Amino acid sequence: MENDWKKIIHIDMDCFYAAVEMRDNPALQGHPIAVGHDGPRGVVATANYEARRYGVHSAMPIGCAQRLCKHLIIVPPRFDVYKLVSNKIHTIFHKYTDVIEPLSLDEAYLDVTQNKVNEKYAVDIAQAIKRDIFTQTSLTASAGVSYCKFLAKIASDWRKPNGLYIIHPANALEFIKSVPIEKFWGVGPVTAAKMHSLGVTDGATLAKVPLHILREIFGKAGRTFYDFARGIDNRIVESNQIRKSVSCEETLNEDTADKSDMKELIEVLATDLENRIEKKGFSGRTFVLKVKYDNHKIHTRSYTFNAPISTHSEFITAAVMLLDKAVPDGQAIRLIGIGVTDNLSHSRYDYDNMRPTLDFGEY
Ligand code: DCP
Ligand code: MG
Repeated sequence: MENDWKKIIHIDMDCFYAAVEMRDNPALQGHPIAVGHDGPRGVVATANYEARRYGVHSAMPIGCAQRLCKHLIIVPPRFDVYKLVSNKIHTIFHKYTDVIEPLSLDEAYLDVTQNKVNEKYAVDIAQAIKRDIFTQTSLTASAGVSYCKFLAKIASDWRKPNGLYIIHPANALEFIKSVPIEKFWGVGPVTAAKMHSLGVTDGATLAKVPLHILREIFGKAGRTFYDFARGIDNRIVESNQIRKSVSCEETLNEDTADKSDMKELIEVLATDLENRIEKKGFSGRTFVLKVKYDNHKIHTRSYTFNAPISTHSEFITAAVMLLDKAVPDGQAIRLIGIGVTDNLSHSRYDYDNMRPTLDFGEY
């Protein structure tokens, strides 16, 4: 019998910016380093493993990192170089599949259920990608393989650095029991604290909480957590090459956290989008807003109207509504994109379609 388990790989480069800096300046190797802008307002973008041993981590103020680690070397970021490496790894991904969802410069989901090299085992593809990345960039990546996104992502983290870990559908439920709640997708410090107050510390304790309680406390996400505890995550790998869409984007002259600057750019983009849609005779109901933070992480938010949208004012209405959701106050961004798509059925969660089967695929 054919099974319908998807084969998903999550790839994540190891201490990405720091690894690139150590590669390009071997004198840094073996010393604790943090990548970030030095100065009173500087924060650590990432640290190498030597520095992490002192407790230095991403998003920590530089001053604080220096107090923890006296000999810490601060290296200014070189985003253009990181971008080049990112392009290289994406070219490698495309050798194997076009269904790629980037999460940031160094991280992506790949759906290899169908793949361009006719390889049966996702684990072999993951191994090949790791090998290609190392050969072409002299950098290591960690890979996770599973049948859904949240497990693939946990798996890539499980054996970091230079790791490869597979969570087979047959073992998933057993595995999930042992996963600390902090490692679940969508669980940040605030959610983790609420989970702890419910007595939830891992997958096993999460599975004991009834759905209505999770719903009451976490809203919509409650259902997601309920399903995760049961190994259910039906989110598709959303490749950024949505075919049926029209969009435009623009990098800001300077990174900005000022919402009025963002709205100004959106005004310009909306005019551009209106023209493009008219030229192509395109019809779609879903408006998409994409922003790239100053740390290069990409966030998208979408809103689906009841009827196709095509005018400047409709785009502005939707964009203004989504902007606060996509950009927390104070967050600086470097790029904005807007678009319209007709991917109506791309709801992120399609629970009813998830039919657990007893027939386990080969990984
Ligand atoms: N980054 C950043 N600010 C953050 C988090 C990350 O600027 N708060 C940047 C620097 C990282 C890169 O994004 O090198 C990738 O982020 P990861 O979370 O994947 O962290 P690393 O790749 O550095 O380390 P790991 O080996 O844990 O993946
Ligand atoms: Mg990484």
